[in-house]
Amino acid sequence: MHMSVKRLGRAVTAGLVAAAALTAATHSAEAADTLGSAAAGKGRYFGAAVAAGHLGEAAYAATLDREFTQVTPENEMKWDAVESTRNTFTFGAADQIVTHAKTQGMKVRGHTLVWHSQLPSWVGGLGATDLRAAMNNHITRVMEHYKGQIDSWDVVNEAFQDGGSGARRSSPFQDKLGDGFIEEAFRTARAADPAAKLCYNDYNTDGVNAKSDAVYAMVADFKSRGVPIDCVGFQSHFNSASPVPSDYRANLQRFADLGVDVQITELDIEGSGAAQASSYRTVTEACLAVSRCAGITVWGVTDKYSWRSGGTPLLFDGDYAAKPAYDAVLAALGGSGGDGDGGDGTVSCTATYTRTADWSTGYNGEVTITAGSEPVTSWSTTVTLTPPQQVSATWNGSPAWDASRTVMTVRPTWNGSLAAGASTSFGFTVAKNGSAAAPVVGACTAS
Ligand code: G2I
Repeated sequence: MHMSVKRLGRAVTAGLVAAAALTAATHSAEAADTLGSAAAGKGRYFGAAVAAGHLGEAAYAATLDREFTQVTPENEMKWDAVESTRNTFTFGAADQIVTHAKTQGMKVRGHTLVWHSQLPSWVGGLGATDLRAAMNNHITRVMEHYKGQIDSWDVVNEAFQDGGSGARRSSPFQDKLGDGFIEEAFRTARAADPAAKLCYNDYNTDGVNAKSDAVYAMVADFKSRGVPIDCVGFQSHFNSASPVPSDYRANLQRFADLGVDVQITELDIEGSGAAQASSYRTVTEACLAVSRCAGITVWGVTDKYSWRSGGTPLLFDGDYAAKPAYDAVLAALGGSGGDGDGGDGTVSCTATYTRTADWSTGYNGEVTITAGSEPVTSWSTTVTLTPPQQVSATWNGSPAWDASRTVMTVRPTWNGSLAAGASTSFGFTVAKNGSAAAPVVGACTAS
């Protein structure tokens, strides 16, 4: 599923994995359908670009948490934000977003590692040898910081020129390292976090044109030579001068046919009312028509904080009211305020157990809690041991015990909120005391 967030970056040895899923539906909710739940019903995420500085605004956070199952830091992971001084890394604002996403079970897109813009001036001053070292160091240090926490990384962003040339854009990387810098960046990225999907991301590549042809040729070349690439991001910034291309779906499909996922990464469409709604519907339907389209990210939560707020390009207005475009997207995703196949009005969760490590005297277990088609406010589940086993440690969950200490009831440590379809996990260490039996994970109870 697209929704699981691995909080515990433990190595899983194939032979040690045992999984069991149990579902329990509890009471039903009035909760209306949401973008995230409707998209989850179609096996997709629905995300938004987020600015750390707005997370403290209650309506912003509430809208984000209710509707979205994925986030992209809008500026906080860019080179100027994380390494403004060479080899001094500052992750505070980006960490805030990642922590928020984790508590909500949201996926995170990393944006972005190598880009000509928002690049500190010291980078442009380096000679080729030094620049290569700095680029690889930047990729490695940033990816290692977030290892295991990022679903997809924009490894290289906007490396091609606009217009009909199909040429690479001038940048310190292009000008000093040549075309090969893109391949080098992807290889370095794979080594730094092998679990993250590695994407190339660009704009004006949304339809079939000279620029997207050039990106297509690069991806085809990478696939044929085994250069690691997993996904291509289509930013999808549209307005009347640059509307949704008629071959948008066909363009996504031809990239997917190369064997990469496609992602709609920065969607916004200037306009209002029915016309804007119709364009949003077209984009949503295109993603749903391409099986390798993993999800959609809109470039902001509310019009008032959009990078082009005058164009009111997003799904929520400045007062966080849903716009006609919101209704169109929700309907296209199969939801419609509660009667589509997105949310079914029943608050539920599942608990899935995995043994993540095993040694002679003990083992580690991990339980992943996944919300059903409605958002969850809180959850609990039980883990029952075989005596004389004893739990010696727990993490990411709050345990309570029965008198015999064989049944552990686990609840969220603090905020148990999960968006529809989103996941969280807790873990524990068991002292075997002679018994290697697997624990029995009870039903997940949600409210
Ligand atoms: O330009 C739209 C997007 C195109 N694709 C790549 C994205 O990364 C890019 O995002 C925008 C952000 O939405 C803006 O918020 O990138 C801009 C910079 O290239 C961001 O603007 C910058 C302003 O230029 C800075 O003055 C400001 O300090 O945002 C910064 C943080 O608010």
